[in-house]
Amino acid sequence: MTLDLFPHQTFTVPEAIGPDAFVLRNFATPHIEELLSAINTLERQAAFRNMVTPGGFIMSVAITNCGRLGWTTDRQGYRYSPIDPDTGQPWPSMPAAFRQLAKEAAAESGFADFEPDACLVNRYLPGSRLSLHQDKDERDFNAPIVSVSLGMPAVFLFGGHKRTDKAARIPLMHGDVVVWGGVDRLRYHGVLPLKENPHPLLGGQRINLTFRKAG
Ligand SMILES: O=C(O)CCC(=O)C(=O)O
Ligand SMILES: [Mn+2]
Repeated sequence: MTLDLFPHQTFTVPEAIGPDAFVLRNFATPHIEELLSAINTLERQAAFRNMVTPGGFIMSVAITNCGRLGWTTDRQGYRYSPIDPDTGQPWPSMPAAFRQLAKEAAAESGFADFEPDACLVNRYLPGSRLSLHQDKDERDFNAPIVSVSLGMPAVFLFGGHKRTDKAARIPLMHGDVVVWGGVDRLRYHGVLPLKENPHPLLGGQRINLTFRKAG
């Protein structure tokens, strides 16, 4: 029998996946209701949409943004823009609960004073995937990336500085937060095709929030 010494503990110590990269298990769990209600409001103002890559492929992950800047892609390339191309309006502002969570997760991982100005919101359905890439459209690589997982579980790939470097497979569950910065800031990463595994709160989807300092 395993003795459960801390049955009510939801947060464990940061799990290092690199010198400056950590998984904070369940770090977002105390804030789930606030996060989900903010996502509901956000998607009414700036709907999830499947954008086109510069190479002409439609992304299987649907995205929207909040904050001063939002990440977009079209045939012309990847970029950050203050305007939602679908509405012609500025992206919705970043909810206080989002900013606070991102700052706390960054601080917990050794990045004090993280000031995100962009939050890319990804929605995965079964089969959606994100191929290995670097987050390098931001102006400031001194700031970390903070990534919050909600809903269905996913396998996060955390590779090296070359696309061909072997990638670790890291299971991410509802409430987990990953932070990477410093020497790990430009590591390749991605998400394996999502398996159908409905979540009690979110059903057949996974939502990921990635916070960046873009401008
Ligand atoms: O969904 C994830 O866990 C990662 C998302 C990501 O890498 C990105 O939005 O650039
Ligand atoms: Mn990324």
